[in-house]
Amino acid sequence: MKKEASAAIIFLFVLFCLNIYSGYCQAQVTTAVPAKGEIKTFDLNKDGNPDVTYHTDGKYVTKAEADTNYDGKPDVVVHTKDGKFESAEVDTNHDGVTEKKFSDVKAFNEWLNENNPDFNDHLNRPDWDITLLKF
Ligand SMILES: [Ca+2]
Ligand SMILES: [Ca+2]
Repeated sequence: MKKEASAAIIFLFVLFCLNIYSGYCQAQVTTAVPAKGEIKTFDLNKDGNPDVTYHTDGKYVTKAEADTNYDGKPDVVVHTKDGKFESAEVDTNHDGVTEKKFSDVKAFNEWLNENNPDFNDHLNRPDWDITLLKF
């Protein structure tokens, strides 16, 4: 076999392997992305009960709910659109009624830092792309 032919075969083999490898990587990413409408949860205090619930549209989080006093009922709700903060509602005294509403992300993040720093990593986010969230 000529040297050029061997080189061409090796080149094609490498392309073939790269194709399989990239297909494998894509499959890995696809499985990590929730389907449209799927809900993902996170157990922050590791007691077996979810404390943050993310509602998704398959690409972005559309709504996030957090139970900051761990009583099983959400008391912070963040609404997002296309990966951006839209508004947040907070039940500050955990009576089931919203006391505070935020339409400004900066004001919400300041409140969060002051009152619920444990939830900062989960609710104070530069974007709400689900591929970037750790569940
Ligand atoms: Ca929990
Ligand atoms: Ca609660």
